[in-house]
Amino acid sequence: MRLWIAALTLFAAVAGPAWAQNTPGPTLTNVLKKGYVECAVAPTTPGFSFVDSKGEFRGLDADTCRAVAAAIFGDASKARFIPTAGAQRLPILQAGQVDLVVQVLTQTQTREAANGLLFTGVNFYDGQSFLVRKSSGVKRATDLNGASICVAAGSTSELNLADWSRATGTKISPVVFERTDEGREAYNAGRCDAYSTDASQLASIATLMRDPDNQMVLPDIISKEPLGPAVRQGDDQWYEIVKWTLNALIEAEEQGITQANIDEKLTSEAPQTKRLLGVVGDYGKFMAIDNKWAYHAIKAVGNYGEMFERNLGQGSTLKLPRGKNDLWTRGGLMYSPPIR
Ligand SMILES: N[C@@H](CCC(=O)N[C@@H](CS)C(=O)NCC(=O)O)C(=O)O
Repeated sequence: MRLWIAALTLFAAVAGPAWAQNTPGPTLTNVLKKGYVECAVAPTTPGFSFVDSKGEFRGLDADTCRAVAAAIFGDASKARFIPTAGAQRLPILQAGQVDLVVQVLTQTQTREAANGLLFTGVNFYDGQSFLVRKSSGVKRATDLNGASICVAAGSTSELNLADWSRATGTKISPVVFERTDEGREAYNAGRCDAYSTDASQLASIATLMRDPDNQMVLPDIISKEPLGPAVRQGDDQWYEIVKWTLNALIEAEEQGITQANIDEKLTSEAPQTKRLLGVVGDYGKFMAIDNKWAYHAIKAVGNYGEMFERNLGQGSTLKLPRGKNDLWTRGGLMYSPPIR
């Protein structure tokens, strides 16, 4: 018995725990073998994920996936996008058909504890609201008493709508759809008086409606929707790679590192910049990827602020304000723990 324990202890000391070996775990091994990272994304949500005129996926979620690909391969083109219906996002990840979901997905307790996922962070703080036709005269959510409301199956939007209706005593008839294009069609056809989901998505899909100028998002926010990438449980290293890649983009904004100045920043004397850009330390190696992981991610998509402005902010047609998605140093919620 003693001998066995001694032998086991010796084995553990030589082999070491998995996290100390710097070797690729199951998901990273599979990704390296395939040669790309596969992300479930929304098919048509401008600002988050949509196909542009050149056939390329654009948006905050698409770029979050690109950043992960760049962190691993040093090449953002190694991201593959799998447009997925909302209700299929979790099953496709659970079944191992994608490596992560970056699809306007709200972090909830159930999606972790019951569905076997882990959220690696938040790339957009959102909240649910309502899209209505200006011509309807509806100004506030409570004006929707008796209204039919288009809402996506399997979304938090569907659950929040029921809660809100009960809590406020506003009677509504939900019109549930499986795919967002079906929902848009139903709303366009006048089968719903309102369309309800996350407010930023409403601003986005309003641009796709038949009469975009007649659309307005109500000022009422009825829920918290922290959106972010999710991975399967059971592969801590993969979780860390996705989590710290997003953190690196946020940290880069805080340090003033941009796509344009990143090469100059390689010679910065600031210790936190040296660590982030892989000039010193083995921060990449600890996750079995290149020490220049963050450099490649930032170089590929810019820092978080650049990614936000290009896709959803001033550089986009949506022109959403940073609001809660600003850095904590400016009163927002975006905050990266230290990379050290
Ligand atoms: N964020 C919420 C609701 C919004 C949402 O995720 N919508 C889904 C549809 S259920 C989606 O993928 N929308 C974008 C699209 O399908 O293009 C959630 O995680 O459930």
